Amino acid sequence: MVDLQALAEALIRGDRNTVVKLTERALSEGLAPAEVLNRGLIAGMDIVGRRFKANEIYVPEVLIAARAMKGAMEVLEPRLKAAGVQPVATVVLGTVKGDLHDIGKNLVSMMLTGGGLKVVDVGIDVAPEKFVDACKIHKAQLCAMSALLTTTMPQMAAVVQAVKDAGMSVRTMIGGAPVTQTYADEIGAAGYAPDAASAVDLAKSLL
Ligand code: B1M
Repeated sequence: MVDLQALAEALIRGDRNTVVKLTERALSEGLAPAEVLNRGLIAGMDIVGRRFKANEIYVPEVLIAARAMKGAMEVLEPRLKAAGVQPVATVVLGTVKGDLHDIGKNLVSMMLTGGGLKVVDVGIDVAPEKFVDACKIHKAQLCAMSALLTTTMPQMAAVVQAVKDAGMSVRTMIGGAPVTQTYADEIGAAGYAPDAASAVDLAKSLL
């Protein structure tokens, strides 16, 4: 019988082959896909997030763990759909208009996915109306924005306003190197997270 703790540990090591193999074996042994996801993969990703937050590991280790998670998700996704397992919530995520930085955003995307959320990644240089349209189309609960330039931060305020103008109940969250909690309060965003691991905690707390 596959030990889900061993699956979590392989994920933390970023050992993609073992993660995929153990996921396949757990399913073939009859474990529920949601159990493999929650007790194996998400549990492992949770530890990756905590270590990253504590500066015990860095961006490359997180990317390698995320790659392993992605491999396992390819195996799991069809089974989760067949079992009717719904993601916790849908998040529309993008880098705001005028801003082309996406390394941090991609990390946030991977961590949110690892946290059990469905991420609709709308990319970089995203205009406020595109965020709003994506939230409508995908019936998102959260609209998450990244900005790396002080000059593009005001675009976050424009998105918050556009979401309000559209009369949507979508909650907005922001992050990126120059962004602060004070700025989030100033523009009326529902939340701010300083790093990708905190973004998962924040997203869940906003739901
Ligand atoms: Co740019 N750049 N860049 N750049 N670049 C910075 C950001 C800069 C600080 C460098 C510097 O001058 N010291 C500076 C900004 C100054 C400022 O405004 N304060 C800068 C500049 C000026 C520019 C250009 C204007 C340069 C030029 O052309 N003259 C230009 C702008 C282009 C544009 O966007 N329109 C530019 C271009 C580029 C490259 C294309 C070359 C490249 C981007 C490649 C890419 O992303 N695909 C690039 C890079 C790589 C950087 C640095 C070196 C690294 C950024 C990065 O990826 N960090 C950066 C300097 C630095 O930070 N040391 C710099 C790693 C990443 C994991 O961290 O993105 O902060 P970060 O994400 C973190 C958190 O912030 C948080 O979680 C992540 C993980 O913990 N987070 C969120 C991010 N988004 C979040 C969202 C959340 C929650 C948390 O909720 C939704």
